[in-house]
Amino acid sequence: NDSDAAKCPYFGGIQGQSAGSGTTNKQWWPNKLQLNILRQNTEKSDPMGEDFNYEEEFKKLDYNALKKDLINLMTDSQDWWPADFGHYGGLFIRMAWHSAGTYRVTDGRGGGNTGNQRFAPLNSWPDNGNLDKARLLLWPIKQKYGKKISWADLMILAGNCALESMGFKTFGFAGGRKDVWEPEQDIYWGSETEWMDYKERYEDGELEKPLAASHMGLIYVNPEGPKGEPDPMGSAHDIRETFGRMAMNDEETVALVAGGHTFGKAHGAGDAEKYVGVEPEGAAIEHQGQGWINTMGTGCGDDTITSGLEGAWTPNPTRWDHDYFDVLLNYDWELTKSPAGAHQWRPTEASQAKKAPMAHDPSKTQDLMMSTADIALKTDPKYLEISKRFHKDHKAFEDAFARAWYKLTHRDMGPVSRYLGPEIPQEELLWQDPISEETVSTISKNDVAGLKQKIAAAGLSNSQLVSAAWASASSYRNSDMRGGANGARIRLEPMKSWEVNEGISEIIDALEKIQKDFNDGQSGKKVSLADVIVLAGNVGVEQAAKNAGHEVAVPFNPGRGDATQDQTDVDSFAHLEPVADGFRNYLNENQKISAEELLVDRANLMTLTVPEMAVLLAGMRVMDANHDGSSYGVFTNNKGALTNDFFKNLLNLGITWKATDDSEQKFAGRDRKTGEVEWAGTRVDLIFGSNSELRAIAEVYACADAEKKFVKDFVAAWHKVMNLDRFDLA
Ligand code: HEB
Repeated sequence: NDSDAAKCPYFGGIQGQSAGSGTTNKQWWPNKLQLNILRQNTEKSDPMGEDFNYEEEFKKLDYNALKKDLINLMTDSQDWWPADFGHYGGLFIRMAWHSAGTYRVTDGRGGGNTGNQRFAPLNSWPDNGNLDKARLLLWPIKQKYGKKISWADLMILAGNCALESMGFKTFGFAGGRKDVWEPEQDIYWGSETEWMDYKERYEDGELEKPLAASHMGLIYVNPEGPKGEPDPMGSAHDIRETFGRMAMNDEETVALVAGGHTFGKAHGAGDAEKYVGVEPEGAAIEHQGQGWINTMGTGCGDDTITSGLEGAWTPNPTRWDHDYFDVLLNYDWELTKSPAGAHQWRPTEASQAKKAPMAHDPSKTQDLMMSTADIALKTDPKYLEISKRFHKDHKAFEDAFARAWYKLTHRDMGPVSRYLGPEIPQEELLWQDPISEETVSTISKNDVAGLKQKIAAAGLSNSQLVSAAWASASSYRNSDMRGGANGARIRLEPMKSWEVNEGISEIIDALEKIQKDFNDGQSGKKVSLADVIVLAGNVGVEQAAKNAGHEVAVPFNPGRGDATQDQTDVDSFAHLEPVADGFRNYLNENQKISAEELLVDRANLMTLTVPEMAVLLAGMRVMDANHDGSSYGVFTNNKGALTNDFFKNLLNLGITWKATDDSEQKFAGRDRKTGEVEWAGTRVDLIFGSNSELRAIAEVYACADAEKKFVKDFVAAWHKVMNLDRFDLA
């Protein structure tokens, strides 16, 4: 039985003794540190090959022809999944929205920039019901344009075309989302083992971080109300929380929900338990990727069962108009149940409400409906105020919806320099973390040499030089491509006040002096502080290598700019603050997650491989770059020299380790013979000797012949970190 196999993750029976099967290490040792998230989406799973360059391919795209095809598709109803009201617009808006709506500010993961709706678990989330049909409807177009348009871009663009074909003017569109070829393993979607469960994420009464959805398998909130109870105020609370974690304020939230529900309908013709089959990932092989096969009546059209709610929000669900607020605010609503048994709301008799046509029989009509989440927009006082304002002021509503939709669908794409295509809006938006072009360095190679001398002569230690550069560059997170050295936001709020950056400001001040002196000079050229900070790190690394007897040149790519405080959304940047930075042996107290897991999490956000993570941490330790200047993990008698001492001393069999605190965060390493304490280390230090896979890497670098390799690999990894946000470098 398919569904049993689908439900139980450890259902091994049908797999027999095939390669890769059997009880896994993760099952034997569930607490073992998982390094798999650093080994995802390698070239081995990517069919496009090493030479594939999506930007170049996108530029060859006949963008207007593609848009025309998408707009035609909207009204090209197919018998196997006929369009409601003859128009697929609602379905495609919902697909695009659900693609983008998984984004969360907390860790920047999720969102529409990878095309991950094609894969489990998202392709099978209850909330994504029947979106398999939407992607299948898109397939002939994807097939026609091939590698010139990614699935990720296509899904968002289809949403835009749906809006435009129904008369809404969008704010713009940018391409540039690259597809992944396997589901991301680093995105934590929750620990519940049943769909639509919510228990574990509300253990402390507050929605667990980093999650942004109120139930397992939902994009945001339960439409029927929290925990399925039709409680509009409770729903408002959940909406505020989940949309907030999607980076949306109250006004953006109201605009999005009202704008979206101006179109399309909800589907709940009958009891899902009785009629609807398993989700795509668990479906039988002959269904070819389709799930939720519906055995009621025709299985589609007016017999469709998706959310279980039934009906349209507005009388004209395929046209952009201002009816949503008319309907919501002018009618009174009473609780009822859909044919599928879901809580929903209908206009009272006394409201003498308009009706919507049946989606597949225009000669018949159907009651309008609102979900509990819609009713929240008139129950919650703050939402109501915004709803009333938008109801009166159509222009304000249209502008707010257009902007919020653009933000929703482009939020996780990183800086505008990554945007592609002819429809990129000119306006600079704060959430794009802008950096003005005028601040970008114009220095030459010779200037770089001069600046390096100035930095070396500034009286800063190696430890200070590398700490400042690391603090600046390591703020990057690849999940939404924010942060990083570019912009020099390390000198601005909130970054300069982060606990992890204690002591960095003084170093930055000294570097800023060097920058000012240069720019005040007669050369007519300028250097950004962002470039000076990175260059300072290079100087530190080169000096440290020299102290260890190695002459190396760390590559340097000038071209960064400096953002201003006005260009920096303080609240939004607050989400980038690390609770731990194992590379600087920093751990904010009271973390539920182990320090080593947080190290791997950060390494993943910086796109590091396992060896890169190892070599960087070991190098930072011997360069004495701990956040508080402590000696945890500084396993060397030659501080400030870029040696492989960290690994050598960690693997030294003459040392035994023992925890020095009850929570086993800190350890003392004693000489076996004398019992003298030789070293102090934390979990993120000792994990490189304890975890068998990390130990294997540590051994490579601890070998007698590995000193040179260690320095070389460190420099390469360092260079990578410094340039994580340099999308301008090909
Ligand atoms: Fe929505 C639909 C809920 C938001 C757009 N939605 C829908 C439904 C539901 C819901 C239940 C039905 C489905 C079926 O098919 O059955 N939403 C909801 C909620 C929320 C929302 C709860 C939060 C509050 N939406 C939203 C947004 C948007 C949207 C934001 C955009 C912007 N939706 C939409 C659309 C639709 C829907 C368009 C229709 C679809 C069709 O037609 O198919």
